[in-house]
Amino acid sequence: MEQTLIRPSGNARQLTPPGPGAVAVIHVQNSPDTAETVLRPFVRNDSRSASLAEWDRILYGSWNGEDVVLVRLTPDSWEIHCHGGFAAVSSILNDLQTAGVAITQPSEAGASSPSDLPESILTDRNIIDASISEALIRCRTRLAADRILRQTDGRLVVLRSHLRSRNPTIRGPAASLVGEWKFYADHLTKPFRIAFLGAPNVGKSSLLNALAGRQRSIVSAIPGTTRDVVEAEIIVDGWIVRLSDTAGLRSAPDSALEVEGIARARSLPDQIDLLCCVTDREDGRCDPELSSLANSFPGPVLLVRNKSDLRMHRTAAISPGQLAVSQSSNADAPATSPMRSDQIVEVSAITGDGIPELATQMLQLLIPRHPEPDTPLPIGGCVDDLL
Ligand SMILES: Nc1nc2c(ncn2[C@@H]2O[C@H](COP(=O)(O)OP(=O)(O)OP(=O)(O)O)[C@@H](O)[C@H]2O)c(=O)[nH]1
Ligand SMILES: [Mg+2]
Repeated sequence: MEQTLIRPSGNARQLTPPGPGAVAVIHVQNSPDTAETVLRPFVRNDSRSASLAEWDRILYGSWNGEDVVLVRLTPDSWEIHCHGGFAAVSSILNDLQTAGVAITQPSEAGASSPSDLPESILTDRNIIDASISEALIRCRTRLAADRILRQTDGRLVVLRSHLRSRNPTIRGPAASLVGEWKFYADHLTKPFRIAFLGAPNVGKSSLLNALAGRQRSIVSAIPGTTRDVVEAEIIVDGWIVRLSDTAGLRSAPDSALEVEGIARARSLPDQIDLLCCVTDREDGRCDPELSSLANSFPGPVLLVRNKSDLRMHRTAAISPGQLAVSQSSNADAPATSPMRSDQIVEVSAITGDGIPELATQMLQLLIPRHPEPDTPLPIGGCVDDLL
């Protein structure tokens, strides 16, 4: 019986500049009918055939024993990401050539913008490269740079093609993923913002100084010391956090300056990611104005019970949630209201007790979950045009 031999006739080229580098990328254009033959040396970690993979999937595996990542960009084009050394690249190109694929030398056409790549992929690459470069310039910690660099392995090309898909079962999950991790991705290049709000003298400035490790804000026993918003940036586990100390909230300010300071404090919740309500009361309650600011704040609220060193006996633990209204034992103290809080920490800005836990709790409320290492993150504006 006569057998039809399907002869590969595609082409391949190295997209990354020739010469040693951390990672090299080889683009392969080939009919799906012969992909099995061309990609034979690739062994998926899950042992399935590369050509049978769905379009737009990242496949992890090896090529003649070398770790590689294979991305199927379109039904008939693939990218092979391998070690950037000369040996790995030439071994893969040799295998492709042996399988009948024509190899285009980088000098024959622009190595970084091959004319045979589909237009949409070229556009995607440009947008992603620009977003990642800008994010790398703006990020300020090693953790952020590491998270951004992980995104350079082709996963954002896949994310963009999913977002462009007309099939809702492909586009939907991609759009949800972007929504889920946008806040996280944005803060790889932009500080989280946290404000300390509370009555005068509860220790807001002292807390900012304790976290910053320096006397950034003026502290005094006179209520109404802080007038303007005072900021300090700290790094918590590789994340930049900008703290704002504010004027103490009270209904009878003693000067026009304090009135302005309190107005600035009241407007701050519109600009922050986490609200820290500070109290020094034995029962952990806050005055009605602070309670209402906390209750209308859309993000997480952390109740900070300062001056723990002054509490003679440890009061019963208070759980996050709604603190019930009760009469204060102190007749001069302002009335209290139920207040929403997601977490409570006991601290002393003077002795430093609970300050590391305060920093940890802040971050925990800002980033309750971390993405899996292979999650595509919407870095910069890399998918904004597709949303
Ligand atoms: N014992 C004790 N005293 C504290 C603690 N934190 C602050 N204080 C004292 O409380 C007083 C007020 O502290 P500040 O940090 O200026 O309070 P504030 O909330 O910024 O006050 P305003 O700026 O007036 O709103 C100062 O005398 C501090 O030394 C603490 O943890 N324990
Ligand atoms: Mg102050």
